[in-house]
Amino acid sequence: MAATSSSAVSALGSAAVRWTSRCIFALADNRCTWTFVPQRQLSGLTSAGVSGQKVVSTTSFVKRQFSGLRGAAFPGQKVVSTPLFVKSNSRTTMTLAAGVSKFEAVTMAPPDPILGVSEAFRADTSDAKLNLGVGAYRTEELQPLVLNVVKKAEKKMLESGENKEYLPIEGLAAFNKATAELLLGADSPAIKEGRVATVQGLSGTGSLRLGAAFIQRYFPGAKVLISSPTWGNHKNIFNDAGVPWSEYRYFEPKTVGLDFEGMMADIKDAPSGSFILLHGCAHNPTGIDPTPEQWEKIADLIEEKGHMAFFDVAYQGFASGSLDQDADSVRLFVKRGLEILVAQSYSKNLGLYAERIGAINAVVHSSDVAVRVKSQLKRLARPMYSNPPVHGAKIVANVVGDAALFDEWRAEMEMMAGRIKTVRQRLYDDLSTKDKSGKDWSFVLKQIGMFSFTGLNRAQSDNMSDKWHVYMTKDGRISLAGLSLAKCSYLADAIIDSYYNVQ
Ligand code: KET
Repeated sequence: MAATSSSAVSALGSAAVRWTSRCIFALADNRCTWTFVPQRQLSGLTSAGVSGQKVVSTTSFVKRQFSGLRGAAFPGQKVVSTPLFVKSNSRTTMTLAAGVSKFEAVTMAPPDPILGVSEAFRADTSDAKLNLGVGAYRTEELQPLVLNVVKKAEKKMLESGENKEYLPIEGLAAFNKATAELLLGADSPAIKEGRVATVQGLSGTGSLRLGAAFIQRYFPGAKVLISSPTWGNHKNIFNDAGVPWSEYRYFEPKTVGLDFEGMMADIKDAPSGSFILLHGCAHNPTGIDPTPEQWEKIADLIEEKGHMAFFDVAYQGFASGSLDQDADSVRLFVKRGLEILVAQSYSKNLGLYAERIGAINAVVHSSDVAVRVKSQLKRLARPMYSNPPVHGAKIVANVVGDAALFDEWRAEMEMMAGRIKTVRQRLYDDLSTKDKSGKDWSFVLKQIGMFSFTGLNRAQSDNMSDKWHVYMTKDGRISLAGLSLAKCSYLADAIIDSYYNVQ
């Protein structure tokens, strides 16, 4: 039983609950949970309730009301546990149960919008099932791929008998050098002048999180502007780091293109000194990037407003197939002498998803500042996870540091990017041939990177999984990296059915 009204509470008898409209009461199994949600104007106040004539705190008010419910919740039963009392944000939850866990008040978290899709996929027993949720590369046989260069680098590492000592807090020096060079170019003046602070991170996510912690500590109150829409985890990262954020317009559904005017207007309106989170290339989920001319204008505006760009580079090499070209946006800012933050990931371009290898870079005005920034990034990392894992770092350092392996990597990356382009084309062809209505599906071809942003709404996405066993994120994104040529026709049928037959 769960209710938000006074009836559920009064059904329990005489328990005097003053603000029943703001109380959520639930009684199930051996558990009685009572959540108090203060009115907006009351939240944050210590004196939140009036019991009798006395002003009491929220805590004691809730406790007092709750003890009135005890007897009614478990009539005739001896209640053995002491009430659990949990405060979270403005909510106060009390749980009372007969002989159960002290964690009883912990509620069920919702599934992750991206990784939760893989869980649902695994639970589906249909032979037709297709996982287009997570952005992870699969072969034409829909199997995960370990790149040849990775196998070669690992063989080298095994042969040289490397040890498992702790890395320094900032990570493997050879990796940090390689990753900064890959991002900014080996001949980058910023690197030569020692103006780049690089710290190895726990892949893109961990690097973004470290960057967010740095903003929280050194730019308290500064806001981060995030594109709308964006990768599903960005908001969580800044929320958990306690960094305020808001959104800037990015996607224009009518044109299935970039809302450049909206984007510029929102960046302009942000308080000076904001951080503008930009996808370095292959924007996730839309697959739409600004043109080189638009990037220039974005840099102009960020400079003019005294903002700072925070790049998320998770797909270097995956947008165009060229590592250099995909770093153009970042390099443009550096060439102009702008200070930036950049999080990098090797999950996609080297297929090192589970190795958790990436980096946070700060490109700053002087080597002196770079040294200090790096020292503080290390200081933030130490209590979080102490120091990063070594295996992926050594793979990257070996691949980037060896001319032959580096060339082979580029070829393998082109192969992956090429396969995605081929399925993109086939999906477009199938959609255009099967759909007789004349709808223009060419947006599928215009989008770049791993994904296609289909425009399917939540109900239509549900139809894709429920009826067709095609798993995708509920924002309408499909990962073409998880699609084979053989499955394109089936996918086109599923999309057309969902698009026209579900509202
Ligand atoms: N940034 C972006 C834009 C991104 O899409 C991802 C991963 C990451 C960072 C972080 O990846 P990491 O493995 O931490 O380096 N995106 C895919 C996987 C995920 O959601 O974790 C995805 O969108 O499917």
